[in-house]
Order: sequence, then structure tokens, then C-alpha cells
Amino acid sequence: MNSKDSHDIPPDHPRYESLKLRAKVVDAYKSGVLADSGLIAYGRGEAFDYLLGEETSSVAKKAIETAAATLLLAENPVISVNGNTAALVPEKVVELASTLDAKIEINLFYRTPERVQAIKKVLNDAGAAEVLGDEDDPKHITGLESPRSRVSREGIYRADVVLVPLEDGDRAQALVSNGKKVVTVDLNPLSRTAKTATVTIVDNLVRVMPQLIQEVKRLQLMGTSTLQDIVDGFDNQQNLQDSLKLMLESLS
Ligand code: PTJ
Repeated sequence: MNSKDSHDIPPDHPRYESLKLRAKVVDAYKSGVLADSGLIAYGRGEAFDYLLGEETSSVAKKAIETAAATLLLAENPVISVNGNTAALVPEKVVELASTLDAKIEINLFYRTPERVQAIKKVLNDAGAAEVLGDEDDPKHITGLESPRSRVSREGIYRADVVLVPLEDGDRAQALVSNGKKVVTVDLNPLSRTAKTATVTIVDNLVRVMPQLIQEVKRLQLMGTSTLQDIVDGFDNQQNLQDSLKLMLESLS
């Protein structure tokens, strides 16, 4: 079956959900939203997801809770959107941003003006009133060569916490070096991003976003000290080790 016929995937196919998601990313590639390397990154993610049994683990749930608390404690939270995120979960990005009162900023590894505009349209169509990242007068974060360093002065530049799903290691490192807390979603617990981030959720972004929104809504009712206790009680390196252990157990 060609991806052109994605709507023809039979619902009783044992890999129906997986095939539908594949069709979604292929369509996003064809419409210029996803980078060609985004397809490869997606495939790598699928392999790790297989090892997780394609389920959110209790280990990931702890990271999701901590991510929600970290975002709620932020003064200027920003959701950084790349091609893969725009392809997979645009509506959820918009919902999370409005729940948190966070900004949405397009920040790309393989940046072209055409891709920025294609992603902006996807986010606007999903309901985003404001999308940052295409300004003519960007600021630059140190530690990265241009154009990857470019950030919006109203967005990532002044953010204290940035949610950067499926990120490349250099940028996560640069954001941390610039004093920002980085929350990431990465199915690969061995990636540099996973190891560098402040909070890493080792799970599929498609499953994470609805749960993260739910956790933000639940924790919004709690006081600051409760949120701080959740953050203080979390050890990212330990959480990564626990995720890796789950994957290794699934192999034996
Ligand atoms: O849209 P751009 O130009 O910003 O480019 C985006 C990509 C993803 C191509 C770019 O950032 C890149 O090359 O990233 P990496 O270094 O391949 O890292 C992507 C990580 O995301 C890998 O560790 C994958 O395992 C992981 N990943 C892929 N799909 C998912 C995922 N993690 C969570 N959920 C997924 N659905």
C-alpha cells in the first residue's frame, strides 16, 4: 500500500494505529512540514517504542508528572515546535499552551523559510492564535551556530522553561547552558538530549501530550510547595536508567 492510500488502512489491521501514524508523518513530509531526516528520526523512535511495548510506563508517568510541575512553576514557559511535533500533535500543542498560558515557538534543526511557514499554518489551523519563530529580528542563543541558534525575543530567549520534544542534543545542551530548564520527550533514553535535559519523558510524544495536559490540569489545583516537592523528588538520570532497564527487560 502506498502512503497516498493511508485512509484505506483497514481498521482491523493489527498495526492499524501504527500505520495511521506512519501515514501522518509521510503526509507531513509531502506537505513540507517534516524534514526528510524527520522520517528517519521517527523510525528510530518506533524501534525504541517497540521495546517499551508501545505503552506509557510507570517510569514515564513519573517524568510526566514532574514535567507538568516544572512547567507550572515556570514564569515564562515556551513550547518549542519542530517538524515532527507539528506533524504528530499540533492540536495538543495548542491545548497545552493555552492550559499553561505558554508561548509556542517554531525552532528547527533543518530550517527553511518554507518549512517555517508550513508549520505555522499547521499550528494556526490547529487553533494557535500566536506562533513565534519567524521574526525578522531574532535573538541568538550562545553555543550554537546560526541559523539553529535563532530564537524569538518574546519566546525562547526570555523563557525559563522550554518544552522541546524530539530535540537534537546540541540545542538541548545550549538551552541548558543558557540557564534554561529543558523538558523533553524522547523515546531514546541514550540520546544526548535525554541525558542533558532537566526532565526527560521516555515515551512516544503521541501518548505523552494528552497525559501531560491532564497532569497540568490536575496539578494546577495544587500549591507551589507541592509542585516544588515533586520537582525536588525527581532524579532525571535515575529515571533514564529505569527506562533503559524496562527496555532491556523486554528483550529478555
Ligand atoms: O524539524 P526539524 O528540522 O527541527 O528536525 C527535527 C529532527 C527530529 C529531524 C531533528 O531534531 C533530529 O535529527 O533529531 P534526532 O537527533 O534524530 O533526535 C530525534 C529523537 O526523537 C530520537 O532520539 C528518536 O528516538 C526520538 N523520537 C522519534 N519519534 C519520537 C521520538 N520520541 C518521542 N516520540 C516520538 N514519536
